[in-house]
Amino acid sequence: MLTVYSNDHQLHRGGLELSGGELVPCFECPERADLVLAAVHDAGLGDIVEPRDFGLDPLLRVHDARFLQFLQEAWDLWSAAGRSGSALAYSWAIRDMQAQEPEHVDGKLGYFSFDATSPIGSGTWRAAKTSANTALSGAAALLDGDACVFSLCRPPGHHAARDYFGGYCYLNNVAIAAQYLRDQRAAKVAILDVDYHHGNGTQSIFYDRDDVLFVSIHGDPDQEFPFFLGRRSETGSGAGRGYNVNLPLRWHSSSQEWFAALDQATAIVADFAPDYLLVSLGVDTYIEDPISKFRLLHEDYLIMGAKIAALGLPMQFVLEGGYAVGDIGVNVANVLRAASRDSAQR
Ligand code: Q9C
Ligand code: ZN
Repeated sequence: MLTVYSNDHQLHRGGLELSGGELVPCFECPERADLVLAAVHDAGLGDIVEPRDFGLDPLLRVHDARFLQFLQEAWDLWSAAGRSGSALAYSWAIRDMQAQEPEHVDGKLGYFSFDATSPIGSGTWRAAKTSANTALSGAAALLDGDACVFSLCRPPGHHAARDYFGGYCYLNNVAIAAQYLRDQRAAKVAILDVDYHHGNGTQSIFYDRDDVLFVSIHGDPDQEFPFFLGRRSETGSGAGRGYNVNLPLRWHSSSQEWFAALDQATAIVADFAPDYLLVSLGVDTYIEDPISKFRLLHEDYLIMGAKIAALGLPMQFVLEGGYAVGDIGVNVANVLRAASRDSAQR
């Protein structure tokens, strides 16, 4: 198995997020990726390579040009406004208000985001761009014939939509990789999202399309972030009808309930018969995760990897969430160990 990783993720750090009415250090911290890297290395899962730079074109295939420009210039606008600390939005357009891009950086932050948990610092753009390149480099390895690839992305991506960021995500890494595969060669790509949170950004990007299937298992949006997307009734629109599948589960769902949903999800993926499978791999489903309410154990991640590999598809794992920092390495490595073992046997 090939792993793609860059130290650039460390440029995005030190931010605060709004949590329970207080500003607290971000759950999404650099140590997460450092520990996943160490675990992948220690597990001897194969080569670890640096991403290459794909430029802006593959990002523009998924994201809005004005949005990308704002991400690039946000820190400079923030500093020019005399601010220290990281840039955080505090006001958003809702219902009968006007969703228009304002002049001031505080307004722009609200216009291009959907929550107050995703700060922008001096290195955020560069880290996000390298994270997207990490996903793109993994996709390129699939095109070169690799059966199982891991893109160790940070910051994560699945909450970022065409023109807004949030949920610790700035660029939608998995969507950028899926679109790249489509543009190069693949007719059909499936995205299986096993992060604890609904991948609202990925759903939104592909909602009206039948060439990219999106299937997600996540905390019920009646109880859980991102609250305003992820319901079972969201099945796609237009040509995309039937190609968006949400499998929400209530807080405190057991491993058994989670795996029943995974079996449904893999059956739907198999039925779609994609050329490639991309997995939005969050391990915030872990029982000790500080912001999540599912109950998976270390050994469940081995079962997860084996069940996904049993699909027999060329697959790319793209790192998303997971905030039990001390356990994220073993959980991710367990998925990859089982998946790469089973995919190598074919
Ligand atoms: N008090 C990903 O897993 N809400 N993003 C946190 C904590 C935001 C999660 C609330 C959760 C975003 C990629
Ligand atoms: Zn998550």
